[in-house]
Amino acid sequence: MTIDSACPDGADGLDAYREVLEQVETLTKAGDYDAGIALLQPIARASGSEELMRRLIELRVEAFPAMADNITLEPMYEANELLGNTTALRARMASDGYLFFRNIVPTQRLEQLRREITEILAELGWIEGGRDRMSAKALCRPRREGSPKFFQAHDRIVKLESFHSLAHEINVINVMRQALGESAFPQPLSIVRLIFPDSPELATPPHQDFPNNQGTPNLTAAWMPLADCAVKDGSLAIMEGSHKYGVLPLTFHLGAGNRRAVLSKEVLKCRWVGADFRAGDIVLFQSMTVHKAMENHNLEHMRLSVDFRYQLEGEALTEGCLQPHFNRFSWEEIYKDWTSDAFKYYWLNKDYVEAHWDKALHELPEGHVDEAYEQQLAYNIALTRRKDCATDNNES
Ligand SMILES: O=C(O)CCC(=O)C(=O)O
Ligand SMILES: [Fe+2]
Repeated sequence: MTIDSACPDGADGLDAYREVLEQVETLTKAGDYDAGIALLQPIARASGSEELMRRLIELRVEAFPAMADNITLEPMYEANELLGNTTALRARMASDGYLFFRNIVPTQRLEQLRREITEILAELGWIEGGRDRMSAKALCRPRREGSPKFFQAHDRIVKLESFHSLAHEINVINVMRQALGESAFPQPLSIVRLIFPDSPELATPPHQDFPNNQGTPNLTAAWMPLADCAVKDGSLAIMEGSHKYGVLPLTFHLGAGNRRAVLSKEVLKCRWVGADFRAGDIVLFQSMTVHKAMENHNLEHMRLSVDFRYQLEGEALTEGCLQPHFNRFSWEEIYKDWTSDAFKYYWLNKDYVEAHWDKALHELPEGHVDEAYEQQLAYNIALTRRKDCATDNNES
């Protein structure tokens, strides 16, 4: 069904749905877009009414910014003062589900990687080249993670030696060993985030990493931006203490991973915490901890960041964590231009147990294909309106 065709039955054709539309309006006025969409969606899909589908999509367009602005961030606790005291660090991780540190990663290592990534992005025309290349000013419409155009860049970045070797950076390893345990080592699966400006709909939604990675529940991620990254630039936010509520159900979302955790009333009582990250800062968090990216409200620059995951020797991992992200290349292909052997196949000398991948934990609920279609449609409309609006403003 297209939403652009003309209304078939006079007036707006919605008389039969007046009551439900009023209920939806009451919910959305109270800020509960999730409930409004959940109420309208099955009725619109079953109705065969194009006008009602159009209402549903409009509701989604409206919901994106309204839902995004819905959280209040408290400051993250800076755990640097606990370094050297593993008992205190681990107790804090056990109670909060995260540890945030200032000034851990040498900035030249971050800059080196950023230089190589922005070179690729500029060559592909994603960002401006020349002297200001490092500021990653976007030139094209957002490339959604997992889309064919996204892979034009990602397929090159995922092979960079400086990307993979950053997971082994000694200060990061030292902090991780204090937080997690002496035998902590990075899983080979390393992730780079290429986040466009002006695409709040694609911001990574609240989720837990456990359904994606599985294996040991002690799995701990380290997230770091490749330059200063304030909250308004789309930094990572954490739901403090949310790791205590088990594995949460999932629903489709357009953002990275395509999965949003459904947060129960209990989980929603946890505080969201965040920080204006500076280059060198990192946040560690457990795989059950709910986290999300803040929307990149910076209208010009991409947010570039990396995240690595660490586990203890003797603990379990799943096969997917031994592969490069998106599993499009063999390690031999990844290693082709590397200059050092130090971090090639390093995990073969580690002691770990291979765990069974539980597909059910990662599955999306029935109806997710329609959900994906509707979200994509709403996103395209929102983006096109913003672009039209920007053009109007530039012309006036
Ligand atoms: O950087 C992002 O947008 C998402 C990061 C994330 O989900 C993670 O590090 O696990
Ligand atoms: Fe995550």
